[in-house]
Amino acid sequence: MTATEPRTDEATKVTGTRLLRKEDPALLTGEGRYTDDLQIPGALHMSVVRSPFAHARITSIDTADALASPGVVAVYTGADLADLWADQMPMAWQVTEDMHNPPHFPVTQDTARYVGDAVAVVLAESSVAARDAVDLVDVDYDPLPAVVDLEAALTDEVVIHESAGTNKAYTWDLEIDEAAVAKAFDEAAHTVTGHFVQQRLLPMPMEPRAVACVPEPFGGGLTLYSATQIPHILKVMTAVTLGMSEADIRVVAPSVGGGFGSKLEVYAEEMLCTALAHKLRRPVRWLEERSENAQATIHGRGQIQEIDLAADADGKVTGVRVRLLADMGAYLQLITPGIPLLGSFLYCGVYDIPAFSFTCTGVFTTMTPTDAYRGAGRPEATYAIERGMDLLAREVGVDPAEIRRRNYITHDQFPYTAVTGLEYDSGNHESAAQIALDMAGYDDLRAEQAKRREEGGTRHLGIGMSSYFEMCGLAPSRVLASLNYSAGGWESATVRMMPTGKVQVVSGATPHGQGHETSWSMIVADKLGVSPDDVEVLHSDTNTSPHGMDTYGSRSLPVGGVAVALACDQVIDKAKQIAAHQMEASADDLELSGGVFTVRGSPDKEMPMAAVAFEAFTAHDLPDGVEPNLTAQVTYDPPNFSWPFGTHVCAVEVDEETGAVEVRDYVAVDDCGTQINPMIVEGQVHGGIVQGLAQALFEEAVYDADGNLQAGSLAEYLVPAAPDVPPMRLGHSVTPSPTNSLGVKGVGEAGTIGAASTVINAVVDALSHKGVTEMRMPASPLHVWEALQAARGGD
Ligand code: MCN
Repeated sequence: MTATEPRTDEATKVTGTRLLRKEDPALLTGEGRYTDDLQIPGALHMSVVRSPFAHARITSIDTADALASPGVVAVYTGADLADLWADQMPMAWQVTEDMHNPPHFPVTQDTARYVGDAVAVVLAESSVAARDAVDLVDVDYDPLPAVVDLEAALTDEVVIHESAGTNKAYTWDLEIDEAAVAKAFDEAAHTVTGHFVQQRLLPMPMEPRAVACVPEPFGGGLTLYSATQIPHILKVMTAVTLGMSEADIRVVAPSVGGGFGSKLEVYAEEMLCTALAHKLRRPVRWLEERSENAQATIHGRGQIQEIDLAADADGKVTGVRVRLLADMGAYLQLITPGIPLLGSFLYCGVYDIPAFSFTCTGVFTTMTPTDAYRGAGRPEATYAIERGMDLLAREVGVDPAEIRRRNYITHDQFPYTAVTGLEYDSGNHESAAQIALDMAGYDDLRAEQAKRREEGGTRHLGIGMSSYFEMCGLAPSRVLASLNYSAGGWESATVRMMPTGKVQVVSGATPHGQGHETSWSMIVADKLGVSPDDVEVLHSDTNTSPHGMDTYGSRSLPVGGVAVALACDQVIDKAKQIAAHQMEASADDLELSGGVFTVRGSPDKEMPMAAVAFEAFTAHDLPDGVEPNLTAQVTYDPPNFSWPFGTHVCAVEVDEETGAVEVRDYVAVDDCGTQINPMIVEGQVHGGIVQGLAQALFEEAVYDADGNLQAGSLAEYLVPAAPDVPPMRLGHSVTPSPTNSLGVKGVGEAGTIGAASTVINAVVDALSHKGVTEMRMPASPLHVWEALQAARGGD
């Protein structure tokens, strides 16, 4: 099909179909253009000297041997570079006025505060020469005590940042109605308390970070290539940190091999390559090693949670109280302090809960800084409330599915204003849960479990479920402002119908695996009646797409995709005026179907959009006041977050003798409103579930007491491989969002948000008859054994 052969009926609608991703042929045949694939003649290679100590004073740095090493061009310490910074490393979330954001520069000067903290950089003619010279930089350290335990950190026995004078970064309260919460607990028939540890996780994208900065041949401009999720934000932050004009900085994110939140960041290496390329007027590039990725790319999670639930005699929850300690790591990165806040609104889950209080203390430690990791605050919140609901079910003596049914916000309550003040746009939790329970064969599983328990044995069946809400879209700028987040929630899109009828879309979203080129093409195809193949999507380059808020928080479709649809609507409005003029009809009488305008009551008259585009291009005969070309630019700031939801159910087998956990079946029913491409949706859910399951069963960035990362390579950090991933069966329901014209909600984090609590609920359920009530993540054989020992009263 070509652009000049418009589609003519509804049967050819593209959205809602499983169109193969346009992006994939290139990526699958090795044609992806990743940052390190760029051929950059004359580039200097940067390598970073990193602290081997978690906490140490730097007493001297001798660079002479490194400088004398073959191919080395320069070696810089933190002091050498101090004049290059107009500001410290960017941090965009001042959660409280008195929050401490201690000095943080790309290379530290006097003190190293985590293993991996940059203490010097080497520039050389080759990456090998740079790497070799790193070992020749002689740094004298005076070791200081490490601080890896959050509670110990709060005693301030060892203070990590002298300027702050304390390891407490901030305390943030979501103050609603403390008296109502106190009353709920005073009058409760049942109360339960959960203590949970959200272990540190390594985001582990396939492509580690990579940066290259190239000075323009003329003038002072620079192009910064980076494997980033946020070229637009990075551009602004680079200008601020380096004291440069934004006009002199172009940021390009070439193909990006996944980010999972870890590339929603402004990193020291990006600032270093840019500042040094600017200073030396030579290209400077850097590629992260896998071990550096473990140390110097942000970590995820790292929270200690305490949640209390109060309920009446029937198990209807009347109040929730949450206390969090959040591990910031050694410094605040771009949105480190805000991550727990993103979750704070979801600790009441999908339930109709009238009283809630939340307090969070951010704590500095001598470990790698934490920040956004898929779900960012929301998997943690879902975990706490969903584990809490299972504890409550046991306390009240009803089935976990039943306790949830008694508490769900019901379909007729939407739009629902939560106790936090946020409005949930739409939902149907009972229905999603029922679909999931039916798909899983819940009643049969319970019957099998009862039978097997009667028979005895050491291999135990556990059934877990979890219902979730995801606050995604990130979203109305005004709401973000009220949370002191200093970026907007809008997204921009430009749609141009070219003279031949082909369409060019410029999007401010920045895909790094999510398939936006396909999704945006499908939206345009249905709106303008063209083939998705005739839609070109430009993105991830601040020159071609100057305005954008980038990709994170499952925001791209509900904000950026909706912006594309709105821009199409504007193109159609303009085309309608031109077509009406050409056909000597009233614009009010025109109808557009399958890319062709017809005139109501005059069946002989019609004009394809492509013909209108050509008229708009020649501009020979346009109506008065109508500008040439079919182009529209939209910046869309949505009226609300979007609220996807769902229920996941899984069945596990736990071997009491070996501690092995096997996931026998995993069912996920997710509702992300109208689906643009169900195949992409399923891919997103699959990937998300694997990451949640990885937290539940495999992954943990373990530190020793001296602040050394014990799981810093893929040999020790257990990323699940394909054989570790259980069968997943996906179902869905469709509850359109009433707040955008496409009815869409995001889905990029849904799987992760639902999965960890589902799996751990199942593992605890498997061993509940043995007295196990809690399971530390990951549910490794060791942790399973420890839980059984504790239940038996052992130590
Ligand atoms: N989609 C759809 N219909 C819906 C919802 C989504 O067809 N109702 C499609 C969208 O059109 C888009 C994709 O699903 O092609 C994801 O859209 P969305 O939910 O808006 O999420 P984003 O594009 O904003 O992606 C961000 C999200 C996040 S926050 C993380 S973390 C994450 C994720 O996406 N990291 C990923 N998915 C990832 N996938 C890959 N391959 N790599 C990562 O690093």
